[in-house]
Amino acid sequence: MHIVRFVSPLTDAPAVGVDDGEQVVELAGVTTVAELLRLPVEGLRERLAGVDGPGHPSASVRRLAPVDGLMEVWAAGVTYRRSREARVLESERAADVYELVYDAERPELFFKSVAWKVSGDGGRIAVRSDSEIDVPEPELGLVLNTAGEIAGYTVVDDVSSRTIEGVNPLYLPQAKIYLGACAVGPAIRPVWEVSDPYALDITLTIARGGETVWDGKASTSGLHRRLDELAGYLFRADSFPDGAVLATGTSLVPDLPFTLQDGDAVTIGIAEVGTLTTTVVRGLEAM
Ligand code: DO4
Ligand code: MG
Repeated sequence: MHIVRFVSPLTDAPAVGVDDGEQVVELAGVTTVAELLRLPVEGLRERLAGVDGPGHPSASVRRLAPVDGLMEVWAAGVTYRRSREARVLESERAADVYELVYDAERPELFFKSVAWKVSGDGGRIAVRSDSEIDVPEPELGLVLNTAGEIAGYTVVDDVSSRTIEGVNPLYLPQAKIYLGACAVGPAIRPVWEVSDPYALDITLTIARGGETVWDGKASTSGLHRRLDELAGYLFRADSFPDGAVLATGTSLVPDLPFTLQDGDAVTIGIAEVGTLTTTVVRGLEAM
């Protein structure tokens, strides 16, 4: 079962429902994911067990990114050995920063996006026109309720400019926060349906003109942090009245000088969670 945000064929407005693979059934009276994230996990479970709205064939509904209202997307960094290694290589003079944070007690967490800027499945992601090397970062996303509990999981793409971050880590916000840099979806898998979030395969495929130009596979078993520890740091001194999504870092980084190009199709799969496909465009005007 997945929680989906979609365009209701009845009203043409965003709706929220439960998808069992065959049918999406609307949750009567619920119009935002944020409303569900104000419930404790047990309350969410009860609400989803009592789906009570109209149903639509799963294949016919247009899904939207499952992020709305005041929800924020945040991301953790350097949580896998591969991420540390790739950033040490691209940063030369600032390599220590990444080495130190990998082993530090406090994780690296950074703001990624407000809800309205997030792209969904079938949408666009962008590479900046002032960057030469750009990559998708496939990441397991924790969907956190207002109390900071993990309510579910989703797929996040933390699209990043390696050129800009590589010049100076202080440029990280410009490398990672811009229109088209964040995709989330296609849906949310409730926490109680994922038996072991530390054993999920993650795949990334990048296709150009119908041919695969890069693909790779990893597992959340390589995560160097605990999920509740990452969520705990995010909620330590901040408040999220509509909940949040926290991306948990990447372990799939193409070797330099691979870069995304205009028109590439990026597909990220996380076992038990979902598959998120987006198309790359270059520059703000194309978003
Ligand atoms: O330290 C920079 C960002 C790291 C990151 O986004 C990741 O490891 O996924
Ligand atoms: Mg990342």
